[in-house]
Amino acid sequence: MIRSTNRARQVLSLGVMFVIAACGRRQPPRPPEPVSRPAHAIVPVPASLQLVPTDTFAVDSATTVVVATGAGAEAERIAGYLAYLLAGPAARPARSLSPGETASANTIQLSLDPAKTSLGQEGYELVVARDRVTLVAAAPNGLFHGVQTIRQLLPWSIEHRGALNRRLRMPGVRITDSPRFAWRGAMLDVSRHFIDAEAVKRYIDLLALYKLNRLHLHLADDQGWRIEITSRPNLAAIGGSTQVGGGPGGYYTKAQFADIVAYATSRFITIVPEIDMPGHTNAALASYPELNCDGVSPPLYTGIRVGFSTLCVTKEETYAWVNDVVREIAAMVPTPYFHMGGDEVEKLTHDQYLRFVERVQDIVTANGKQMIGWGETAPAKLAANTIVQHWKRDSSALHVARGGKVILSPGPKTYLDMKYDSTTVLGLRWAGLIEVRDAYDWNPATLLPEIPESGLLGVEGPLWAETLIKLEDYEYMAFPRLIALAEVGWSPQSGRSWDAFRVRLANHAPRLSALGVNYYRSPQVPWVR
Ligand code: TNX
Repeated sequence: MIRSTNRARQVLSLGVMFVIAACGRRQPPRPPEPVSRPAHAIVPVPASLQLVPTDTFAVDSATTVVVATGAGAEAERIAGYLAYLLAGPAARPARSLSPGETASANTIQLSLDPAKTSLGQEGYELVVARDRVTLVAAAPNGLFHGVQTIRQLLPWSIEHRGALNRRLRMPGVRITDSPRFAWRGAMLDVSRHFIDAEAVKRYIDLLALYKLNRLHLHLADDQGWRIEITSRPNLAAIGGSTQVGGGPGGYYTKAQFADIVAYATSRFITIVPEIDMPGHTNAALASYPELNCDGVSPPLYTGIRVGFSTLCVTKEETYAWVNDVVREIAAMVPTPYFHMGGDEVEKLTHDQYLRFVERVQDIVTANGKQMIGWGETAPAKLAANTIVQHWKRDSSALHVARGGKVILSPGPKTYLDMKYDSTTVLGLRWAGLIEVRDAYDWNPATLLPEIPESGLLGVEGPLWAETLIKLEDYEYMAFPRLIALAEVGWSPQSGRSWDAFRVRLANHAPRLSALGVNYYRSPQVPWVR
């Protein structure tokens, strides 16, 4: 025993001597480790932020969230949400100040000041001082975003709401923040594979953490129809009965969809429903024979080809059907948009296609909604308030020239279904491999030379689901690229850089883990544990 220890010592000292001999002198200093503790790790980075490191605010069991007098029910609800974030169900309830009362020490005060018009709908001012925190916005949306900033200033243990003995401290800051773009979206393809309402709500909560404000739901495609339409019950019953690979599919009942919409609304996220047409419609064609020119339904489709299906655009029944679908969906969302898809149509002449888009636009308008279409729709005669969503080389610029607005979803930057690198198992690669830096390091204002920033409504990251089955798959592809896109959409271009972003993002690792998010640990990011 002793001998073997001595032997080990000998080997060790021989080794040390060898290393010293080999180097001849002390090792040169190692290159500095990437800085992994930035002064703050707020994502998206605020437009203006000043740290006052000595002014730490500590949340303890006496800290109270208070709402300024007259701020209204929405502000009170947001205050309740913040109190819950701080302490879970056992939280000290948020409290409204009575007229004339001012907030005492150890409070986090939320107030609305509509006169602060420079903050816009979504901006906020946050001051964290040693004895109190004050959050002011011109509208409830801004208060909600400010609460997400408070959440990110607190340590990740805040995400374990039930945990005991958390030390919740916030560094002193003064922040004035508002978004660069009004449209900061994410899209879920629930057609190729179906995910239930609970999964969608979980995604909504993650969007909210990063101040995203649109959830575009791609509700129908060749492989599945995912929303109940009372006047056309076969759409869900037949069209919703399968998915890619032949699984059971599924659809949202009206009650479930209403639940998703209400949940999104409570997180200040606008639901954008899409029914893709005239192509990507095999599920509808399989459900109603009269939508086919030959009056015969094709079988349900569970592969992943695109471009082969189309509604019969020369039959009046088709437009009656479009009207039923648009009318019912319009009634299900309080928000102003209806997305008609319009991509990848190979079975119509160009003229037939454009006339169809124009008729659908009339139907959408008659049902009180604003139409959105993928880039292919731009050459049609679109109203200036119709929105075009760019995804690949297209004529979106035509729409800007006529005074319209464009959402940018460029495939090589924002397609969350593309593989990260050649070893990524999930996903596709037609738009290229998209590492986190590719998703982050671009400027919407210079992406398309013909479209200046004034023609842009914002950005959106689509998550197509041909290869995604479990919720973990969705999260792996979306995170952290969607976080990168959130900063592209929110923060001023001059205020952001890849080097600073990757370090802030690195500090979200324990937070994402605490939330149970199955994110991709990109080698480009110096993740903290
Ligand atoms: C293109 S983007 C599509 C989708 C596919 C996606 C896969 C767009 C408007 N159409 O139908 O799911 O590529 O990446």
